[in-house]
Amino acid sequence: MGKPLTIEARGDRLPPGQTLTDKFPVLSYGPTPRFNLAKWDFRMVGLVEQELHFSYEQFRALPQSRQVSDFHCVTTWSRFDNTWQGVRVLDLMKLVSLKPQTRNVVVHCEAGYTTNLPLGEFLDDDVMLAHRHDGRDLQPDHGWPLRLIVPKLYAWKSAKWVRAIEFSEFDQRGFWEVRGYHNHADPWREERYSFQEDHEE
Ligand SMILES: Nc1nc2c(c(=O)[nH]1)N[C@H]1C(S)=C(S)[C@@H](COP(=O)(O)O)O[C@H]1N2
Ligand SMILES: [Mo]
Repeated sequence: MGKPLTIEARGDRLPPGQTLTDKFPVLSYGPTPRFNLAKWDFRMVGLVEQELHFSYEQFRALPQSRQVSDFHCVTTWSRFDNTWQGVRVLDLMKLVSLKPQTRNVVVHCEAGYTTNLPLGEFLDDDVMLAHRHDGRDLQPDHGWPLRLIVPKLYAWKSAKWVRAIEFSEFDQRGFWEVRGYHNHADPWREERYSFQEDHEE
């Protein structure tokens, strides 16, 4: 770990209402799912010209990237300087052609967890499907073998145990987004709860 950050260094990296932690808490709804890596697959479906289907080996053969980013959970902890390794979404997207009406993305995980985001934010250059964190394979509780990382949004959008990406025209709220969490989830604007959406333009 690096030197402790000064108050000033924290100031412009810690979103409002958040507290910094050095730990890496596990935040999961329900137990860590079991799955068989030999049968594991990853799919890109919905409004694509041709749906894609990868085995674990095929997915691991894709070009690899590394990225360092901060992670903000809506329950108010933030963890700085996470090193993620995996496949950048922008690299993955070179393999599919989207139909022109595509506006939204739904991320599908083991055990039925889902989350949604606008296509534009999914295509941000820091969005990644990661299999390693801070130099080690992801622990099962943290999403092994594959999780999404969306650094600019609250961490419930960083879905663990991802199995498919669905492209759609219309927005479909995900697991937490139908249970009272904000549809968009920008930590800098404290977009925590869905009732806040009623007061937005
Ligand atoms: N599939 C799935 N992904 C998930 C969750 C979950 O319950 N299931 N929890 C989310 C929440 S609320 C947070 S804060 C982060 C936590 O990631 P971590 O457990 O690796 O710290 O995962 C997100 N991704
Ligand atoms: Mo969270």
